Amino acid sequence: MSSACDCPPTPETYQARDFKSDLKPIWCPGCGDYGVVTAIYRALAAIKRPPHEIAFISGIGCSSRIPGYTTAYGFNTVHGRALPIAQGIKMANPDLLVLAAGGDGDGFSIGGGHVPHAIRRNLNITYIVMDNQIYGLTKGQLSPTTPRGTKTSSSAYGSMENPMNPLLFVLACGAGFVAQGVPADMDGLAKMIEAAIRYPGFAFVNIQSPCVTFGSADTQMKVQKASMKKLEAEGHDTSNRLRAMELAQDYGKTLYTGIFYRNPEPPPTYDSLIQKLQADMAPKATA
Ligand SMILES: Cc1ncc(C[n+]2csc(CCOP(=O)(O)OP(=O)(O)O)c2C)c(N)n1
Ligand code: SF4
Repeated sequence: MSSACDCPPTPETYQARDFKSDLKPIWCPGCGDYGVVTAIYRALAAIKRPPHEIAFISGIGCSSRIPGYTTAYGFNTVHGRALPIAQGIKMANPDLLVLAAGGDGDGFSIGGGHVPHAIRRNLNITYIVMDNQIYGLTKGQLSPTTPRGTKTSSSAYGSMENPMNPLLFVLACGAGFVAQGVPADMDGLAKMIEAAIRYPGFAFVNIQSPCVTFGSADTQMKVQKASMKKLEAEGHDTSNRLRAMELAQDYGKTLYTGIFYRNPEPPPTYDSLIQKLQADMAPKATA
């Protein structure tokens, strides 16, 4: 309960704890995903939509367990398929607040083909990737964002592949909202997730969420705290897409956190266009 009395919480009294389910997370102690789910509770409390008006969809992976730890409706779907299912749910019920989430493997390996199309289709969905640069659930194989040279359970001599750059990728595909956060900066992370949800269109948040069990030493929380650079403090203009792309080039070298890009003139979303079309095509009542 949120208030001093035993009354059920209302949107006006929502607090982070109202979005926390009774399910105890089974992530390894110290996993960055604990910080991510806490930031999501805070963002949802600020948004003030009741849990039953929120659909939280994920793929498969450690990170994809996240919907179950919230009081929203959740669907832990199929590896790499969070986005198609989230889009279907948004189309079926455009009034829902729809969140999609998963790991870097889920979103950029097996699910990679869905990302550009979700972006160009532009439904009003927030997509959160917990980018730990490894496959956590399956015990530490390299992922599409693993830096070259990293030794993993599937690259004993060091990865010989170049990592992809999720920030540059989504910006190049035309995403209207692109941000990056770290659990080491909880306030910043919660505010950026809130801003992503408030953006009217497809919003992407890349969270460098440390895997304490299989991740490399230089991806851990202590290193993040010491090395992160807040874009706001650097005076970054979030409406400047080309500058955002320039900064995104530094993914893997400089840990920028904050909003890289927010389209100042968001185009209509696919779901709003369909709703309008349906209204226009509906038979008109005759006098
Ligand atoms: C179709 C299919 N292929 C492969 C798998 C095995 N699998 C489960 S999770 C996963 C990758 C997990 O990595 P990531 O998505 O980065 O999430 P993390 O566990 O690191 O949070 C893989 C390969 C699967 N479940 N389904
Ligand atoms: S294996 Fe890594 S990603 Fe998975 S729960 Fe443990 S620390 Fe988190």
